[in-house]
Amino acid sequence: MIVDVITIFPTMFEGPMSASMVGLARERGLLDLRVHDLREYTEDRHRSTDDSPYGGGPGMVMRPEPLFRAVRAVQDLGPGTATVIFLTPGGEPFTQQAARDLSVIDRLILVCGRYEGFDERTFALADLRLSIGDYVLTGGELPAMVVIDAVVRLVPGVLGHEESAAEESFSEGLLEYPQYTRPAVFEDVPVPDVLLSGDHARIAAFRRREAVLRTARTRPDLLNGARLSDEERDLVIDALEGSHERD
Ligand code: JA5
Repeated sequence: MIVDVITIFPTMFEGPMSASMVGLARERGLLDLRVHDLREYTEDRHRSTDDSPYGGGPGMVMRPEPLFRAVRAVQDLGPGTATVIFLTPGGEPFTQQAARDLSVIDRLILVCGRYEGFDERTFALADLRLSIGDYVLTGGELPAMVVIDAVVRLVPGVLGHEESAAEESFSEGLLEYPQYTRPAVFEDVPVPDVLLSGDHARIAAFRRREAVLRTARTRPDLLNGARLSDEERDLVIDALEGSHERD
């Protein structure tokens, strides 16, 4: 997969995109990450990428001209045609399904905003606008790195991809089950007996039940999209019963 990033802060990508699984994917040639400085596509003496908003108001807006030049120039680098994605709080939610969809695309261009955001006309360049969540950030760089991280780990051949994918489909739409490693007792807290039993069916049942219960308690909104058995639905009802008295 080839990912081109357009940003006024290219150095922000150096550390996070060189470490761990993303760094390894790059070393192994499974990810070709190309980061482009938007300022290189300005033509004025001050290399300005922002200007004041028509109609007044606070802050500055990304100028359209450098963005149009940059996206077109980067698109022309090839190979082929990239899917152009703008990171913006007004975009559609970036979900695990969106990450899966993007992981099968050969080439992406991620465009990062700064200031108060993009000139509306710039979105004509976009195939897709994504938001990683409902909070205010200073720019689209961290969201772009979140998208890269989530997508690259799904690219076939990237470490652990095959086994993790099977495990994830089983717990689809639920929070993670609790995990433990050695020692068997830590600060008087034991690892649940079942996990030491070697009984893989009982272990799978324990983990599934714990995942359902903690999802019901912490993220009941997720249960609408999760595939639960009738028995698990009853468990959820019991778990949420009187939860208001307990909290
Ligand atoms: C802020 C000028 O999805 C969360 C996001 C926050 C944020 C994004 S995406 N882009 C920008 C931005 O600020 O361009």
